[in-house]
Amino acid sequence: MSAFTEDMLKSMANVERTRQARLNSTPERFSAEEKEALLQAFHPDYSTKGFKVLEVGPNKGEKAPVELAQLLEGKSLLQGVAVDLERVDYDVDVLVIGGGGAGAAAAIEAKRAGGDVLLVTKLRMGDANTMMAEGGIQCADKHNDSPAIHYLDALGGGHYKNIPELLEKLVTEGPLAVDWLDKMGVMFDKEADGTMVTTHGGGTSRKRMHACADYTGAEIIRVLRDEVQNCGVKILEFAPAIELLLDEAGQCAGAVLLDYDSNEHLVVRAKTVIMATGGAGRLHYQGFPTSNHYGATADGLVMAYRAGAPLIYEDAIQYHPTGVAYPAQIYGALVTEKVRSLGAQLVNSQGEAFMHPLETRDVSAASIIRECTARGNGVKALDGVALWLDTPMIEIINGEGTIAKRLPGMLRMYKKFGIDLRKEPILIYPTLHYQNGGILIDENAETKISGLYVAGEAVGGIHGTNRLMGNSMLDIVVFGRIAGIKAAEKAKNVELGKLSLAHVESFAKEMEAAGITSDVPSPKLLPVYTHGRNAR
Ligand code: MEZ
Repeated sequence: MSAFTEDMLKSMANVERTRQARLNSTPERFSAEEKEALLQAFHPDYSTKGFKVLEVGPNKGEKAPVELAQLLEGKSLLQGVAVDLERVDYDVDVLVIGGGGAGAAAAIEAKRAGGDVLLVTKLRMGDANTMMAEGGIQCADKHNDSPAIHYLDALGGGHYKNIPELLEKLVTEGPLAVDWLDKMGVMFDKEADGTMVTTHGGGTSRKRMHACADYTGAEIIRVLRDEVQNCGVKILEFAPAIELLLDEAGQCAGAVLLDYDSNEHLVVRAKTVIMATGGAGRLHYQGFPTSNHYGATADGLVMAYRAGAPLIYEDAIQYHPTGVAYPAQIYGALVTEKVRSLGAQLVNSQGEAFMHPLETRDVSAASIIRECTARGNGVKALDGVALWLDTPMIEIINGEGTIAKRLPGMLRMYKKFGIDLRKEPILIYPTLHYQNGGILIDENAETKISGLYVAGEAVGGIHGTNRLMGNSMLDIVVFGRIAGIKAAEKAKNVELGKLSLAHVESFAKEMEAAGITSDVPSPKLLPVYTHGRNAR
């Protein structure tokens, strides 16, 4: 019995009927004008209803997704709570908040630079979006490529809004970052002679996607997590930071944690702090499903904002073009872009390849949404509509066995639900994947608050308003390492004053003066999927 419905099978017959002809023709890329029109009309970032103008804080007057704005202007978990800041539970040089790839890279380098380092994390060490990353990490290390070409690709993809100094660091330190991982033991896909296997991603002019099959992030975090543990970083799990601490001079001076085991508050004094809390996918902007880890609730943005650190491009969100639209059990999960890099086309219900498969992500997502809505060419799937990703093309183009070798995770995921993507196409629709914006940093990864550093998805500005595939795995390593080195260096010369939460009170007063009252607990820490009695 097929895992697909009768209607899906009818439409699938169109995909099969046109496959041979499509193998010999790839649709043209959109012109610049077509792309702009598509984005304006169909990309969720351009919808007015999903956003709210911020009324308080450093980015007052700018728009942010409604769900994020509610948290930025929410109620501190410490409002009205007395925390004894004289009773310090941990006193360290460098506090790293977040146990994903960026936090791990930062902690390793801070420790190697001689710092006494504490890494705290909301869930388990390594339980983060890095673990879920599939398709790869970009870096320009091939003879036909260069950091300058990588720079231009990312700049075009980012709509020329990338902060030049940050993008320059990303691409110039890219090859060193991949070499650092390789030498530490990450098992990248390689040819028999040791050359790295590389593929294209959306918007790349060279093949520079380095991968570990389709579980690149899991392999990277496997190695980084080991190294964090081996090099003597102290780790505290299930203890999310809920507010930053400043001192009287306004320097960042640590954080208050919530210990999930005891439900008590812990005070960490730290000469420098690295925020590596990741993204916001679990806020489900505009009702989208998400490819993100359970802990992606924008905590770092909320804490830094309340402490006075400006954000940038907080309204620029990435919807990955190919999220699972069917079956229900894996709804919203990521179908890596590598599936299209290996030749699978996007096909509508009539069997037509309606776009080039490797447009940049924002354009691809907008084009898929147009095909399903305005053009009515979607396939009914669960409560919505979806399009086909013609996966059997991969083996026809690259040879039998390619999927098992290059996409083993995808193959296994679908097999569990009775779908063999080597023989049948799969149904996809955009899923909330990444926050392009975040906390503003300089090229040393430091924010406007002295001693507060940021790395990973919590950073904004590196990717402009649209990140290219594989540049996130790269930025967690490049900026994680920079943050770790710089934070440890700075910690050597920091004298901290009295610990303070006065900024939390001032923010509450600013809200009151603006006439905003909120009962939304912030940061959110974990998403809530229950209804009724257990709902929080
Ligand atoms: O960088 C990413 O988001 C990525 C590599 C995702 C993917 O499609 O695999």
